[in-house]
Amino acid sequence: MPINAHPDFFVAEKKYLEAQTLEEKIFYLEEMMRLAPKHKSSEKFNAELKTRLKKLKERSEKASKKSKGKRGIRKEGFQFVLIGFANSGKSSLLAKLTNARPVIAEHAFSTFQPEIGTFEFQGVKAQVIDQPSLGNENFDPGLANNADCLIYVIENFEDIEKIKSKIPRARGKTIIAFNKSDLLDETQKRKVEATIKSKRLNGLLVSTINGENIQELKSKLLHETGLIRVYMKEPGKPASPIPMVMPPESTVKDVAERILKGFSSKVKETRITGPSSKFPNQKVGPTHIVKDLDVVEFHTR
Ligand SMILES: Nc1nc2c(ncn2[C@@H]2O[C@H](COP(=O)(O)OP(=O)(O)OP(=O)(O)O)[C@@H](O)[C@H]2O)c(=O)[nH]1
Ligand SMILES: [Mg+2]
Repeated sequence: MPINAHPDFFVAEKKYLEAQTLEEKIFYLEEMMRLAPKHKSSEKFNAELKTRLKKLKERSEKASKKSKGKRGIRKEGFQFVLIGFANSGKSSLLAKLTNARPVIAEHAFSTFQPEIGTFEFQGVKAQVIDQPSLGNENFDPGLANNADCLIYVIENFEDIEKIKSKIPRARGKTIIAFNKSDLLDETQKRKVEATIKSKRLNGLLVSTINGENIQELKSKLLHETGLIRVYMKEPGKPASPIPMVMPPESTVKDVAERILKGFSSKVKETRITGPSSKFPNQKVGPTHIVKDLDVVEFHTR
């Protein structure tokens, strides 16, 4: 057990111990490794985590080989689902946004079962699911219906309405990824961008080949999750570089509960600097709602 670990480490460890699936175990173990102290005295511990991860990944690989073709995806946290017609570049985008390495091919319908990737950007993790194209017999509208947010991967604007009509029961928000910008000349690009603007589409012109707007797309996805990153600060010290990720509309009390594990009543005073404060170091009460990128300082007695 490492000493001086970030409080989130223990949260991740608890989730790791409680995890029901290999997927989840891997997810939280990676989180633990990210949050574990990196100093000399914890080298052995970190090496042990690494070995554990390797074993879990081996087991997961074996299991996935066995279950190839099986349906059913466990929803973990915020979920994005990629959707679009054949060859629009969904699998390519999954590979750009996540750690997944799906099959990408010039021929249509190369994806015949859903693939999951873990999106990680600036401290926030989410799931991204790639699936067979619309029109493929293995396309599963259930995934789109349950998604928190759909990423429409398109090559022309007509596809937007066509996609919508295929998934009338989907309720999640949508982001448009107008893909293959590298195939357009400057005038065509300007036109697409002007249309995105004039139609007020929540979207971007991207390319998975040259990486154009991929970082911007990631920022957009992060924004869509609504998850809030707060940086903890101890009095007289700089803020922690690793954010704590909280659900939308979290209050100061929620943050305190998470960090002090049920001992939030110990907090005598809270100071906030950031988007939710009117001025630096503002004193706030427990019902104050935190915003993304706030720095929170608890004074306990
Ligand atoms: N020029 C260009 N080609 C791209 C881009 N993104 C993907 N492609 C190409 O488009 C083809 C299809 O890409 P995939 O990522 O497999 O597309 P998909 O939507 O997953 O297609 P299916 O699953 O087969 O229906 C491949 O040949 C990719 O190399 C891009 O940004 N620019
Ligand atoms: Mg594909």
